[in-house]
Amino acid sequence: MNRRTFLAGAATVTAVGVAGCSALGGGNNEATDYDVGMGSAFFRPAEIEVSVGETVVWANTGNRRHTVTAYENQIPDDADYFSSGGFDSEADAVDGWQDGFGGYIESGTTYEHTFEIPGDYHYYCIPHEPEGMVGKVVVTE
Ligand SMILES: [Cu+2]
Repeated sequence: MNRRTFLAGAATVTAVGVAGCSALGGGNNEATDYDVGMGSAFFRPAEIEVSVGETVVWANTGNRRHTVTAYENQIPDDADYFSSGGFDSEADAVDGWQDGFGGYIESGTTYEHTFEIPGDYHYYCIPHEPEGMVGKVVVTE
């Protein structure tokens, strides 16, 4: 199927959905179970498809500071806004970033979001959007 299934099957730790905190441990500082990696200026895979109710885990697999920031006008109308740092709007996320790198995902750590509404979700990394660091989550029924 998709990457999620592959990773879940290949990993020796617990299920993807609960990997965010418990399975990764506090001291290791190395994300081992995730759906989308973040490199120098890319999300990999750039597009991922999940089912309603599933959680996507992003991991900063590189050395730079990255964000996961939804395009507020490019997610389903009924969907909650999402961004690393937990900002309630894209404007707040951008302000937060500009005011001391708020919302960044440290190297080796993860951010996750559960998608409850089907549709297409476009998102980007605030500092690296000019380098083309954008991604998409497709949520199906
Ligand atoms: Cu980035």
